Amino acid sequence: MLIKRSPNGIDPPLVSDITPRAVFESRRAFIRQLAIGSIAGGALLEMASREAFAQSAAVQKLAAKPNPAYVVMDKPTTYKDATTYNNFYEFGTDKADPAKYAGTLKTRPWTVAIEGEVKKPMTLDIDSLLKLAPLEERIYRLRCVEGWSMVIPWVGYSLAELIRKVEPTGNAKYVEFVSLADKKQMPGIGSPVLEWPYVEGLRLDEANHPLTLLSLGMYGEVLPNQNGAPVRIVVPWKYGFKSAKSIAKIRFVKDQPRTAWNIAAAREYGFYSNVNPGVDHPRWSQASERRIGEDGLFAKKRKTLMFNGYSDVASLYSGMDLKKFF
Ligand SMILES: Nc1nc2c(c(=O)[nH]1)N[C@H]1C(S)=C(S)[C@@H](COP(=O)(O)O)O[C@H]1N2
Ligand SMILES: [Mo]
Repeated sequence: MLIKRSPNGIDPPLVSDITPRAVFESRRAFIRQLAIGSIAGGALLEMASREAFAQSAAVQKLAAKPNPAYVVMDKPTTYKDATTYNNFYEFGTDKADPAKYAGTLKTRPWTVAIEGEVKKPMTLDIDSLLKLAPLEERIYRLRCVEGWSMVIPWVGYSLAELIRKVEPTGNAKYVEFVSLADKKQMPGIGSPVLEWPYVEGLRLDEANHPLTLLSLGMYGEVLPNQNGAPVRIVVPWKYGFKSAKSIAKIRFVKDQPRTAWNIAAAREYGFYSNVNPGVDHPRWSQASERRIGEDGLFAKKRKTLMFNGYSDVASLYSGMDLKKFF
């Protein structure tokens, strides 16, 4: 088991089977109403089923089995917050831009080319990716380098499952993720804010760590476009920008890949970018964070945890100076 206990000591949420968006929402609403004394206990199930029924059938549900080994105890961010406060520069730099403009992204048909230092290069469509391994639900914290964080119930499986299938050669030392860059579908591509396509990378052992998730959905549904549909990576112990969205290519390479943020500002964004409260960003402290949804006037900031609380990954970096390799 990787994450045994919440560093904040909060009890785990009860995840029974699939956890659709409406259940997360109503659980939250229920807790809120319970706190202000306006609801009697026992109404939760009733509310959940009513909201689930009312929810549009237009969204594609994804059945996934909760994997309790990967559930953080923090309360999930609301679906609304997670889908309206985004970084996806291909659609603009404002947090509201992706929700406004990502509707033009055509997520089917979609293929991901897996190439480079592998014995079995292949191009997979989304249906093949959905069938490649059993879908799991994992509730991960994700912390943006800008100092805010969310807690999202992702749907997907360990990237290691895919890596096993393509059989990396002995030369494969790193994995590069290349996002789609199509000016016709992505209005932000016209802006020189980053070099396009958006590229990110991991060392092969980081990519193979079971926490590294190939995500095809969240909140029991396929990924909304603004969150990186139809397929993205989620690396919960690293700053959010390592989790590349709308991936078109996965390349296995010998040398450490260049990454979009490192190209844009090498002094500020290193290749590793592990969440580390002890290494400040040159322009701000990384010691604490604001949890989206808790940002009222009196909301307290949370202390940022080393590796975002995912301490099991520490062994990947034994003997490395994480101030130097930031
Ligand atoms: N292709 C692409 N992937 C991207 C980004 C981006 O601009 N383009 N932004 C990154 C950043 S900075 C963060 S914090 C996360 C945000 O993911 P979310 O909007 O699903 O919370 O996506 C990352 N992945
Ligand atoms: Mo970010």
